[in-house]
Amino acid sequence: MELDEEIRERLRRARSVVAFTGAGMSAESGVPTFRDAQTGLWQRYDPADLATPEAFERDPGLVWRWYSWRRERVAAAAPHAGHRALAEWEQRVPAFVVATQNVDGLHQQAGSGRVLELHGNIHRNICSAERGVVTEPVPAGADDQPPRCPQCAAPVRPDVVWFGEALPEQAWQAAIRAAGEADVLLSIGTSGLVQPAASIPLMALEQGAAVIEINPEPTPITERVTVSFRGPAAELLPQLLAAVG
Ligand code: BV8
Repeated sequence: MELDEEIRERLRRARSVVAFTGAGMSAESGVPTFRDAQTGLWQRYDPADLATPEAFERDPGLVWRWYSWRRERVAAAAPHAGHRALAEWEQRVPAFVVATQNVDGLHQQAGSGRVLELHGNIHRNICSAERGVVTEPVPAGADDQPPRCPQCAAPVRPDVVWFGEALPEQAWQAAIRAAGEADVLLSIGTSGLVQPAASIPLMALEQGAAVIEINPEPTPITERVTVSFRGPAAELLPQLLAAVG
């Protein structure tokens, strides 16, 4: 990987690093991105239509089955060398945090300790009325309808942030603080289209951090970041970490 000497030095001296990740970070683990055409049964649905409270209200069974299908894909996925490189980087700097839009938990599986889940986690269920975490193992409902909350009998839903819903306040505020204090922010595998998460790299850029993008495609921030590497995360992140030494 060709790394400009000045950028290499900034990476070496960095004491506070943020890794901001999107669906492209999980692509090489076999989890389809949102931009990928949904495969099979889900070809005729747009994720932005299914990942909404209205869709769950209208047809809880359809949304529940979509998440069951995604949970199966995630269960079959394993972290890749890029996830492990971020977990290793965390051991080498005083302040390292992953702020992820992904709900698959692969960063934690790879050993990352500080992970801010801006859009929740597909492995957790909550009550759709009280929003409390439902820890009881939820049996698949009859004919694949969502199970009922053991406390109040409202339908159970995945603990993810749907379109039109607020991000978890604590994770969101922590991500804003981390972007504001970062020496370096890595923007990895995100199309930068979903707000407010997509503003995190720009917050870092505005306060003078070096922002490094890793994506096979250009994105809306490519022209503004310090350097943008065209390539896949599993290949480039280990190279970047090695280049930093
Ligand atoms: C909110 C969890 C208000 C669920 C997700 C009009 C204009 C601007 C904004 C809006 C608007 N209308 C509505 C909005 C707001 C809306 C929004 O941003 N809409 C967009 C579509 C325009 N945002 C919201 O609704 C948010 N909430 O605003 O609430 C509010 C405030 C206060 C109080 C009440 C309400 C909530 C948004 C969160 C939605 N939930 N996920 C689930 O997973 O089921 S979003 C979901 O999609 C992901 O989490 C992620 O954030 C997003 C997908 O984006 P990416 O991760 O970037 O993935 P994508 O597929 O797009 O791109 C993949 C990239 O990887 C590509 O660039 C590709 O090139 C690259 N890649 C591919 N392979 C690799 C790779 N990179 C590296 N290596 C590879 N191998």
